[in-house]
Amino acid sequence: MPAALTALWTELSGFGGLPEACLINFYGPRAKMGLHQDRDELEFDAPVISISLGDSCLFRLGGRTRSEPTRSIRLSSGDVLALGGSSRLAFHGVDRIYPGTSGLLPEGGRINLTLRRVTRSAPGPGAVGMPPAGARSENTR
Ligand SMILES: [Mn+2]
Repeated sequence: MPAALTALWTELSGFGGLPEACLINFYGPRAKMGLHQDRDELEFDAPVISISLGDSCLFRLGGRTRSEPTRSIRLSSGDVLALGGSSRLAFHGVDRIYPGTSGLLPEGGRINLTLRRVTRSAPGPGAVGMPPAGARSENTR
């Protein structure tokens, strides 16, 4: 796991543990991803943090059930999106790619990195859903 990604996770996740997996998906110019929930992980107290690289996409975000209303967000190269807290199990998908919107990848397309906590955290004080140690010490002063 590259240090830049663990640093990003530590800054944004609000979760004490480190990410255990980085899923890498490539989207070609006509690729889509249907509405789904990320629920293969055993730890829902940790967010899923998504990093968009390359061509922009139209991301669709809904609620915790498939029938709830959705909204669309355009994600560009370098954008970071966290599905955490009440949004951790939100339905989401990718409606389309906008070809030619980034020069990052020589042959075009979009790469999406998703940082994930996969295993359940050990029970005990501070183990589950607590902010990183630095934030915790501020709160107890
Ligand atoms: Mn997903």
